[in-house]
Amino acid sequence: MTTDAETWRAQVLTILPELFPGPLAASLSGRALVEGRWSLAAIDIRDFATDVHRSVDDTPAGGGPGMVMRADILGAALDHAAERLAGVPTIYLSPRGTPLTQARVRALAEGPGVTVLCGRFEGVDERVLEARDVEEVSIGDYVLSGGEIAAMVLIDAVVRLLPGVVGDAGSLREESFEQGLLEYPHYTRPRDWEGRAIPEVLLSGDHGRIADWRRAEAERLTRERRPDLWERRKKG
Ligand code: 9D3
Repeated sequence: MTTDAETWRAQVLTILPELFPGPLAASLSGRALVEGRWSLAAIDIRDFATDVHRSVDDTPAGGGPGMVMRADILGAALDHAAERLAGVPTIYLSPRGTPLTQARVRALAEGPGVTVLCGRFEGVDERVLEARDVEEVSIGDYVLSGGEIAAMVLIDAVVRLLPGVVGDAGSLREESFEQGLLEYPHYTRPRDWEGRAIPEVLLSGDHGRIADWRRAEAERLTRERRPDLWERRKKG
């Protein structure tokens, strides 16, 4: 069991708290959760509603489709979260946020934790984002039903970087996004499978040639699949 000071803390504000920890309770993140390397609290936004129906949304000012999450209820939920856990950034997951990057994930892992606000419906009242110093983050250019699965993505990406969660520190240092390249191709036994051989160089035992081949393959894949990453790498 890890001491209190080294526990990374996540709290998630959501109208679907039963979704958590969900997949984060499995595998390496789940073991680390049990070991106390990180903690997770799912806070039900409906607990801050003020009517008998516990409603959190209302019709958009100016008209239009869908519903908007109310500023007063979200403000109360965020204030409760800040009292429970002070000194951590607040991230609102939204399709119009700045794209999540490995650099932001790394910075979060180096800090004490995060408060994550999950949207549902069309979004949240803009005033709450201004009034509570909220950072708006997207996980990519596709449309989800809500922020909860995005919150799991964000937390998974952070937790695997915490000390003692992933066994081999070398595998973290060498991994693709840390180098600005996609990963080289991997092979294992059988040596021949359905008439397909493993590239000869990988069986040569020549570690210099193997490293050169892997670097060349990583560069080729990055150029072909991710010209955006390739351009940034040449500059940086
Ligand atoms: C009709 C306009 N829609 C924006 C594209 C409204 C809308 C769609 C989906 C508003 C919220 C959502 C729910 N998505 C998220 O909460 C979300 C999300 C996403 O959809 N894509 C990428 N990252 C994220 S983070 C949270």
